[in-house]
Amino acid sequence: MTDTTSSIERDMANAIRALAMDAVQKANSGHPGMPMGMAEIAVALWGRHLRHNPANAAWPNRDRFVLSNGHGSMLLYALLHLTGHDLPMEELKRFRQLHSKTPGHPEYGCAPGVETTTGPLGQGLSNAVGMAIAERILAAEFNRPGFPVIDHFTYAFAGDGCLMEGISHEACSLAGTLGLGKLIVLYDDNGISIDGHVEGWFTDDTPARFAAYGWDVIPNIDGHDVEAVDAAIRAAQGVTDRPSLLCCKTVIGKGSPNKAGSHEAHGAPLGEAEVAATRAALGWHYPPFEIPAHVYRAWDARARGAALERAWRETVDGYARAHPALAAELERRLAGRLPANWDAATRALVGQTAAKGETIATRKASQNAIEGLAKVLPELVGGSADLAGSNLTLWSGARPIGRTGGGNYLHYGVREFAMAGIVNGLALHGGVVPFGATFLVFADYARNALRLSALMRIRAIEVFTHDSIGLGEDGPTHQSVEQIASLRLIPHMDVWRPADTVETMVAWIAAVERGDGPTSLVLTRQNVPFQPRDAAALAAIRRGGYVLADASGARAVVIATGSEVALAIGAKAQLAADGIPIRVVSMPCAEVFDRQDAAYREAVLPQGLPRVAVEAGVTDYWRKYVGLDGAVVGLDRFGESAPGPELFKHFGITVEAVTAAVKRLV
Ligand SMILES: Cc1ncc(C[n+]2csc(CCOP(=O)(O)OP(=O)(O)O)c2C)c(N)n1
Ligand SMILES: [Mg+2]
Repeated sequence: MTDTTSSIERDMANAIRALAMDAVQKANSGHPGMPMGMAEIAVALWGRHLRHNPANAAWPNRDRFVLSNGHGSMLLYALLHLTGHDLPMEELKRFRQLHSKTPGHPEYGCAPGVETTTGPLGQGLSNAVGMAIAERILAAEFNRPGFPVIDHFTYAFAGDGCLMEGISHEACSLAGTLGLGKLIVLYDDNGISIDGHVEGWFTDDTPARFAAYGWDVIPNIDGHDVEAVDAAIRAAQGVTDRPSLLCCKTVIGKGSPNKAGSHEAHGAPLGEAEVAATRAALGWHYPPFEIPAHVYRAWDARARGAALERAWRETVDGYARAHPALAAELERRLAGRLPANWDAATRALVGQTAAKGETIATRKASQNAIEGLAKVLPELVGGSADLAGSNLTLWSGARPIGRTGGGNYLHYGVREFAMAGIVNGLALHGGVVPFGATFLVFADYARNALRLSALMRIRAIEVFTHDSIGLGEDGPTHQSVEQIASLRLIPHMDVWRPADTVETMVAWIAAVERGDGPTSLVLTRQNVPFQPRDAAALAAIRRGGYVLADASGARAVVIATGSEVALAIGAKAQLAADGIPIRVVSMPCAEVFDRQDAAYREAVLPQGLPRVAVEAGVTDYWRKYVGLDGAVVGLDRFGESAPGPELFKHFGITVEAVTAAVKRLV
């Protein structure tokens, strides 16, 4: 293959190589090999195609760029710096240092222009799929003839690791089915991963695999020839009915005389001597962290970016004159503001739900909540991993997203991990409020994407139904025991386990209103009784934990969640008959309760009163509320296959058990 890269573009690529190897050398840790190997691919995409505005990284109609092989973070930092984003050289010198904008792997919210947090391999691909879906949804809803107000590509870089990961199958299979024509993935086909040459563990025919998903595939691109990569990108842009995979042959650590092509270039500094040898071999005679003016000029994307955004704003201005209502709605959506009537509408929904007082499963109550909220919240984009009829996630206005056009509901298929990653991508794109759904026990399949949603503090909503042994006959494979507690372990994740229709409605509203993190909604399969409550209790649900039923001279507090709140209420009646008054605290969301002020928490859980917690799951979590002297009625073993009510008896999660636990303490 003849390399037709021009001399200035060779310098542009070598600037990336130098910054990557020097920053890694200075930090004495990091991954120089991938940025050095993908440098020309980056020149082709970022130098010639990517539509972004360094002065406003959040410009809504920018192309999205996802670095799925996030260990190559220095590639992204170099690109952001060189093209003129607010990422000064000082930050590149502080690569991987505390509170720098250049952490080891790209983190959403650290440097402008980082669209998502990547590093856990393969997940970036699922985020990119979500972003491409969001673009499709918004374009279908808002574009009008002559006014393509939402019209951008989503590009992703991915390595061997991303493609080995199972989530790449889930996400890319769905992307093929949906025909996401504006998704373009550039595969860094360097034949190397950490353990060495991949022949021993990765021999897929990747082009055939993606062709089988229904992708447009361009094989055998010389990834070090800017013209060749550019031609492939152009061809991919022209394929509008399928996503495109561009398979680029590259050499990891390209430019390093002794480490290029070897896994030694993957994740360690090259070493001072090899860095010097690489400089000499590249003909790059500038000191570390010094970029010559002609290279900065060639990379500078500020003028072009400003012009792109200006042109878009002119389109939007014309759109606003021709379609004022649509334009106002688009502006609201892109700004991430809730509708003006949100507070009034949700207050009414809570009131109506309380007035109805239905005894139904909380999964059904969740469906009712979705039905009500979707009418006020057109940006709601739902979905389930092939359990729509079990998770109860469909509503009357749900419109499935297919191969063309928009919609607001995704049939994710049996792909829990990709679903959670796609939900993250939808949330990150903006303009939509996404939720996904599956059985609670399969939250583990999605777990690392849930974790990243919390790390990124984005508004991702997860509906997890069939939340305990209460689901019954499907047995222990399907009965969650440890999942609720393990979701609560994720920092910034709010876990709501509502007890009835009203708590479910409030939980949904809280999840949508939450601006700084994800929410898991944990719901029953089986019916749960409606809990009557006074106005004060109704208002206090929002605080995560509240006094649901009190008694004067209460001698103990029983804390319960979800389906077990009814057991606590039953125990209260039995104990009252025995002359032992108790208080029942419903704790639908412990994280929200923990964020309340100390006075409120003390008012709900007074010091000195013995406490019993009841939840049909592992007991350890509750020790932080009941202490070592309190009691927890729960389940520290796996369930069984039998009807749900029988299982509650079998495992001793009953009114009698709660009553006995209180009696032992008072
Ligand atoms: C889910 C996950 N597993 C493992 C790792 C650790 N890891 C980082 S890079 C890498 C190898 C990746 O190989 P490839 O994508 O080919 O990267 P290259 O060496 O070519 O840059 C591994 C195993 C990770 N970051 N994420
Ligand atoms: Mg590789």
